[in-house]
Amino acid sequence: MDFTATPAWSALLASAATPLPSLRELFAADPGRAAAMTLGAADLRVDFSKQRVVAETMQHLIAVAEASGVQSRRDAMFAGEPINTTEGRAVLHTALRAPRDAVVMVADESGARHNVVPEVHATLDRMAVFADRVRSGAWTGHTGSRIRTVVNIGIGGSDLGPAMAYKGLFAYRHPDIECRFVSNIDGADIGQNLSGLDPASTLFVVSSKTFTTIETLTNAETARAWLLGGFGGDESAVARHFVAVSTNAEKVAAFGIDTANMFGFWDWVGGRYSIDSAIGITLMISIGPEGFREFLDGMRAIDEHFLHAPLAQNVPVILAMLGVWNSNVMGAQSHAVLPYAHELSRFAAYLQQLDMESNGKGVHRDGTPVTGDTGPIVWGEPGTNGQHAFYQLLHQGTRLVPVDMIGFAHPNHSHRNHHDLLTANLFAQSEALAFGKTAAEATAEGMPATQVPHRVFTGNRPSTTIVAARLTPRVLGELIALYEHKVFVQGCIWDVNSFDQWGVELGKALANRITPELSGPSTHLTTHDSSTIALINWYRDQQQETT
Ligand code: G6Q
Repeated sequence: MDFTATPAWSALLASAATPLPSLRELFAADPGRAAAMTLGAADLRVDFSKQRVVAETMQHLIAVAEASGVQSRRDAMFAGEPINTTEGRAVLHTALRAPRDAVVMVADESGARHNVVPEVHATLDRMAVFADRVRSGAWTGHTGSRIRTVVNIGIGGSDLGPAMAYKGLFAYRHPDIECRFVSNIDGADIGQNLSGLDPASTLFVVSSKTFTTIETLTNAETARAWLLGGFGGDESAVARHFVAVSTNAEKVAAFGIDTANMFGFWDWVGGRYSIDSAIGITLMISIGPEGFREFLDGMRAIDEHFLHAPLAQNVPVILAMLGVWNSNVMGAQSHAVLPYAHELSRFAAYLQQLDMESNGKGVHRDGTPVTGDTGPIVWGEPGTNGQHAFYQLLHQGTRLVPVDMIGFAHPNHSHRNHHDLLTANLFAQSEALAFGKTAAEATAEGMPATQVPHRVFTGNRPSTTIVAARLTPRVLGELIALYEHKVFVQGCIWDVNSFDQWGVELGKALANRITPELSGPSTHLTTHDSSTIALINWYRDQQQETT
């Protein structure tokens, strides 16, 4: 269904036809604006008063959400219905953080329904035993050394979540175990990450839902060769140094990893939604099973909020609808996420996949083309680094870039003076984006007339500020689930399948075709265009020149 054809959308546009006062004017007219537009969800405080909306806008946006069936689609997701229609799968990352006594029924291939929660917890229990053994030193390498480094090999959804969360929760890590992440097919990645490691104390976690991904399998082969090199080719070393995370036991065994050392998950967990599955084993080794449970509990707290809060107070719904407003009415093309927490330096990269792979779609669920914009370009860097780079465009550029700013009252370090400065920057930036600086203010500051146009900041640039007491495993879980559900709601509005990724599959197939042409016998490359043929020939010539 095209949401732009609904009466609710027409009513929203009709109300938007009268330009809103500026944020300066709105705040001046209503001292209660911040209080009215700040909501809580679990441990998160979300202030969207600096968005360019008024109460009436929000009412219309919520009406659009209702008309788009957000509640029924949410309930269908939580109930395990096969809402990923192009792959015929349920979408149940929410079952991964369900409590032990919850019941979530899913149909198997034969159509028989069964409760998946016991298997979720059985896997979590196995993960916890293993993580504790690695953490305590009870799990040793081939020669009896304890594990000092865990190298997670995976890509996309099997990398970004654990890599982001490991950094995010660095303060909670095991002090004697370093985790590294290898994803890229570029040999520089594994080369750098193996550098300085001792095979005797290194554990590889090969993470791949399908266990067919060429990047991961190639990196895993290289890692195995490196390991065997350290043990004189003794194959029996592999069992103590390789574990796998996958849904595909057959492929894991074929690769040479004992399935006793495998942690499974299920096809109803999408790659980009899998950090809370066994894909999180590296994170669990780092922060411990209890920390991981807190992380899952944080996600669960937002699930509960999303399920039960009325739409008008439902934070994922509000964030989603503000995104729809900014994209589909105000014309924003991108969305920046700016964490004022250095530990969240990979958070924007994580959200890029979550959002852009989910809602970067051009057809509705029924296959008809969409008429307006769907998912935005998501990007961002931690503050204050971004301030010294791209904030210029945010303040004075010609494009509208809505931003989410994220901050915490207490740091996970002891440098309090740093933290006050960091937080002052966060608040000052959201204030400056909203209120800017007028020509009169610049003149009053003594600016010469020729300088004034350059010193004016138009302001009226939308931001949402998300804060919490401290970045803990629980709070990180809450942030992730918040964005997961935001993306879900937007997928409902745009009526796209947020859970397939045929664009990713395309990339996997395309490279396979060209790989043999780069080094095989000289072939007639007539199946390519002239540019691609010239590039392939250039590469082949370069290899010959250097051999
Ligand atoms: C995520 C996508 C994709 C996937 C990677 C890795 O939602 O499906 O990013 O995670 O392509 O796939 P494997 O885990 O199967 O190796």
